[in-house]
Amino acid sequence: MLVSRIAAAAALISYVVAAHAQLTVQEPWVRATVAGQQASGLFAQLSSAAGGKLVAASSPLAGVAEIHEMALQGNVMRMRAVPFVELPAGKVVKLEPGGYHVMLLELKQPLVAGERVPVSLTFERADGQRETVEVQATVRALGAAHKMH
Ligand SMILES: [Cu+2]
Repeated sequence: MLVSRIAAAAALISYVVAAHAQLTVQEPWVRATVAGQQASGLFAQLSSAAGGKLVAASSPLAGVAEIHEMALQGNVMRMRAVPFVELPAGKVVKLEPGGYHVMLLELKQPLVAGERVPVSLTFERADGQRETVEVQATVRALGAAHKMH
């Protein structure tokens, strides 16, 4: 009886570990900048099989990276820094223009369409453990998002 319980517990643990490995970041991209522009947004589709939160981001090309939310305040769309983006288990959460995004600030060089920007995204799991995923975000031209709509 005890042995089967331990086996069941072990099976559960290995299942949870495997589920954590199913943290995915799909289609990461950043918006190209023009000369003198020091900030840009990173967008992607995030999902976590076990659920969790996006809690931090960084890039060697940006002095600072913040998690932002774009929301209507009165009649004006404004963005503000938020501490995290919630990832409900198994659901795809989009970082997209007009919504959540990672703001890259104090850019050290222009972001040119077609190039790639390395970005680290840190996730916190339900048990408090953190996991960092490295992505190469494609730089897309300024108008690219509008063309898709
Ligand atoms: Cu922003």
